[in-house]
Amino acid sequence: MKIKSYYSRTVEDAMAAARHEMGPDAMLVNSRKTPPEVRHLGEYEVVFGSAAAVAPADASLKLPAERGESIPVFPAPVGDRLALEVAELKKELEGMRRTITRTACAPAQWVGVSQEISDAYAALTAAEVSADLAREIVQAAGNRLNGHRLPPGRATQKTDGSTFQRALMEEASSRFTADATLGRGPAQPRIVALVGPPGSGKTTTLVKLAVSYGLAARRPVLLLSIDTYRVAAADQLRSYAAILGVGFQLLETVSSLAQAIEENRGKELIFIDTPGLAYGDLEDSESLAHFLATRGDIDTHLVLPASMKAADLSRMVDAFEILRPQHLLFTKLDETGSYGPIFSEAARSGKPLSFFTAGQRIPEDLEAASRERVLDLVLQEAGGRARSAA
Ligand SMILES: Nc1nc2c(ncn2[C@@H]2O[C@H](COP(=O)(O)OP(=O)(O)O)[C@@H](O)[C@H]2O)c(=O)[nH]1
Ligand SMILES: [Mg+2]
Repeated sequence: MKIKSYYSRTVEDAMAAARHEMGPDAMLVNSRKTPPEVRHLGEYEVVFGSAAAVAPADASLKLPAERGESIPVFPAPVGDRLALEVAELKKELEGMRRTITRTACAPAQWVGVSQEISDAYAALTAAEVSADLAREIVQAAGNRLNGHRLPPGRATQKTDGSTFQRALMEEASSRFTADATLGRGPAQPRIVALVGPPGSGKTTTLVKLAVSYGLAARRPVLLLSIDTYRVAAADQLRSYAAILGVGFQLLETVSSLAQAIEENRGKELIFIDTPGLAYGDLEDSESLAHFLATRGDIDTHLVLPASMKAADLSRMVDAFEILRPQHLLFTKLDETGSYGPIFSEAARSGKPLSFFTAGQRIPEDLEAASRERVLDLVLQEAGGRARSAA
């Protein structure tokens, strides 16, 4: 057994150096913050042991005993040891996760495929892109490269990682659309309705849109609400309208809504807030559904929280189809770290993504959805590299 000390600025750097030199089988023996007399060597000392013989290139890296010095024994502080063990465990878990994703989830015919393909699959599924979609995308990206490769027997064309990453981005990008527009066609006024489950962020988002695309652009705006389910709901929007100095009307029925639109044809932008419809209520919303489905001039955005699980998102989008939404608008991006479900749902439903919100500030926490932004969110690792290669 060989034992060596590694000194570095951080425990992780010292461990990386040890692993690099002693190989993956090296075992962590001890760690500690260095005492002042050897602090110049590095803030941390990590002692590694390995069964394999090691030929250190640098004598300064030898264990004190190997240099003929006595070995001072400093028990590592408990906190340091714990931190180190946790770091080790995390690393092992990450390795296991990648291996499991590659071997268990990846299709059988991929055994032996290139590392970049299985890494891309692992990255997409780690972002919670659905497994089927992730497989389809990396397979298509791989096929593109194979299509470019020369026939066997001829010198193989060099396809580096960046070529694959670019193909991956193009494949992912071709599977969904982003369209941050308000209103349908050139007709005036542009009329936008926000629908969705209770609490998804419809009213807040409506105000953000009214400020950013109405007030800030000096376009005459009107806010309408047919949210008569809860008394406080209409009051919330009424207060915003008063603060912003824009018109507001609360309407009881869809026929009075149609009339209000008629009477306000001079406005440029009309926003319609609707009651939150829970999954089970949707069948009772027949009159609203009929109204929205038959008005070719109303642009309906289905507002959903980005933190929703992929399966629930699909269920919700299917259930809300009765209102014929043209766009998907995702809120609360600040409340999740996995954006794959947004991407998968946009791809599955074929509905363009319109806007994102990522916080409660009005109107700051609103952004227009774009392909680049979605790819960034979903392929942070793979996508970032592809873009810098492009
Ligand atoms: N963290 C976060 N909270 C949000 C976001 N959008 C809306 N909310 C909050 O979600 C809650 C419900 O929003 P509201 O607009 O009333 O939802 P509605 O019932 O669909 O009209 C409120 O507390 C909002 O401030 C967002 O992007 N991020
Ligand atoms: Mg509301």
